[in-house]
Amino acid sequence: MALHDGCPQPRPDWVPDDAGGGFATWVMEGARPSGTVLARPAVPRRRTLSTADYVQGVLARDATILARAITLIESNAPAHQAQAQQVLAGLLPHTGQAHRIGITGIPGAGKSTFIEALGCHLTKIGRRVAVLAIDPSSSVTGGSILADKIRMEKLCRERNAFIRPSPSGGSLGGVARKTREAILVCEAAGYDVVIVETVGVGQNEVAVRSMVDFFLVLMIPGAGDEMQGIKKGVIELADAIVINKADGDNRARATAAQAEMRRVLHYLHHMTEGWETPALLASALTGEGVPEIWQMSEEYFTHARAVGSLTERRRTQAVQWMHALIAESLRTRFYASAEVKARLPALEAAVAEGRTPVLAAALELLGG
Ligand SMILES: Nc1nc2c(ncn2[C@@H]2O[C@H](COP(=O)(O)OP(=O)(O)OP(=O)(O)O)[C@@H](O)[C@H]2O)c(=O)[nH]1
Ligand SMILES: [Mg+2]
Repeated sequence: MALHDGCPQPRPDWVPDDAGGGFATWVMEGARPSGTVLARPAVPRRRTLSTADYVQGVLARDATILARAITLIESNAPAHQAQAQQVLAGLLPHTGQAHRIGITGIPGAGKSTFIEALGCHLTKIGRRVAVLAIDPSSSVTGGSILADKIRMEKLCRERNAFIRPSPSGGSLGGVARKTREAILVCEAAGYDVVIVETVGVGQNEVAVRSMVDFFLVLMIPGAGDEMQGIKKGVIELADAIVINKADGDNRARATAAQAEMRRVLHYLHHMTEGWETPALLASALTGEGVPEIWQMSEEYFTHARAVGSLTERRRTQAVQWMHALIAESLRTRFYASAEVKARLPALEAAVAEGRTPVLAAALELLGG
């Protein structure tokens, strides 16, 4: 007999229909306090926002609603995802006007410090800046979000700045989708510069490159090897190289690294047609070089707009993104199918033992 039988209370709707005797929970009416109790103000429940509330709130530049819209986008609950797509559809006509800037560099290159310096410069000259982070490993490293918040303390206090740490956990694909959508929401909220920070490991750089207009690789003067773990491929993704920490005793080494980088860049393929990837010096700590770097990025945008590569890149990015989503969704559906789940172990064994050709096994699962 199910434990709910005979229970005077209605079954709560979250009790599974097939809950048997093992489901030993039901809801009882709470006891009413008797006598005088100290009236504690009820904590107001967060009002559920309608799609229109989200759209209007974001367009009205309400930072709280903007943050909640991004939380909605980050949710993996199907109902939230459906609403998030409706919100995005409502916001889409108001997107696209920001400079989308990606910043990468090895751990400790000074990305957060640099973004703080750049962000403060931007708010000073009257721009509104949003900073998003991509760090699929953040659930593992834990402390990195806090550390970033602290390092951008000054920027956090700026009224015209919005900082959002990476959605925690999840695959790079999932984090990348959420960040792309967050870029759009920030644009609709009137941020005219959106900066995406990512640590330069693995495929993160490629993911960020595919969602920004302008990609900046931050380097530090290393001892001897100026490429310091940054692969040629990453430099070829860049629209600008910045040698950071060009201060104090480091200044001379930074200048040497800059000269070396300019030589290297000369021989590499440039990311943007007609734009020679520059190598500049900066000190994120003192702010030296930061206004010049912003100036250079403005020149980049002027160039990219004039030759049409800005629009072209965004169109390509949107189409590629759609194909990536289709591929991801097909893959998820395939592995979630009951038939595939049932047949996969036997076919894996057959392939491992060389009894069935790999292609034949794959086609059998695919129903081809
Ligand atoms: N001297 C000097 N130190 C700097 C400069 N920029 C950053 N730093 C220092 O370098 C260290 C790392 O800086 P972060 O800004 O946290 O570097 P990051 O690239 O964001 O690091 P991760 O997020 O861990 O990948 C900190 O101690 C900074 O103070 C600079 O221009 N000059
Ligand atoms: Mg950082």
